[in-house]
Amino acid sequence: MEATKIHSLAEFLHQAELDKREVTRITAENPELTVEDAYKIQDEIIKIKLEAGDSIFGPKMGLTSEAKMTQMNVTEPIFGYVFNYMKVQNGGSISVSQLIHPKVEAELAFVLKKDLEGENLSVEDVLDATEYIFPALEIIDSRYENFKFTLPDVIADNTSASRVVLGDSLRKPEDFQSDLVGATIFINGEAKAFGTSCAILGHPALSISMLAAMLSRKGKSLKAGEIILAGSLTEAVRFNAGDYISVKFDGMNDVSFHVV
Ligand code: OOG
Ligand code: MG
Repeated sequence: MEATKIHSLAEFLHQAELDKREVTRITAENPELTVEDAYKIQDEIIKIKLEAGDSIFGPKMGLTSEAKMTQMNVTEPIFGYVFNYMKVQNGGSISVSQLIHPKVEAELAFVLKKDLEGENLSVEDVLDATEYIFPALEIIDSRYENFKFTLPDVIADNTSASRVVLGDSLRKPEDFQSDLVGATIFINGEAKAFGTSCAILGHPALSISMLAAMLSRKGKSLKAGEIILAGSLTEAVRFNAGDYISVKFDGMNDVSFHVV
């Protein structure tokens, strides 16, 4: 795909986010769009945001659980980037007027203490390079009509990244079983979705390993100090103005926000 076309599709999706407006998925008019083209569009959106003065918080993995792949009818994990402007304080509020049709996901975040590079990192390699794991919520907000897309569409759209709420329970990987963390999403006190962290590729550390492998094919690697979202361990849940979202994670403090 030509560089000018990549740039114009990136502008189109970036503008949809700024306008809080849903748009037709880009593969409707560009059915030939490949996964490789889609990552180029994502790279271009990142460049546009950086040029506008935004900064990257960290990478995120997506579609790493069966629940998410089934819900979105997509079959491969993907990655994108969370920006600092997307951060919302734990217990704080999110205004639906700033978003299109947001959904919440329960996730675990990894903080690295060592660089990670390679195509075949084991669970042990990843845990050995991890300083802390903590609970987080991701708010995804696809820019596409009805939250419907193909794999290249969602990659190009920076994997629907929109907001993130970080929990405050920092756990050392050696102190707990990070593949056995149960999480339940409550909306106004009612349990709406639940799962266990082994739903993420059998072990959330394998999501980080897969990210390292995908980056390594692009000549990139993960660095000490990076914070990575490993992907949702349940399906994502839609919320509306007036809702109170609180997510319980086994052995960790709740992570919550109000919707206004
Ligand atoms: C794509 C993003 C999925 C996750 O954690 O699985 C994601 C989407 O479902 O819109 O962030
Ligand atoms: Mg996510």
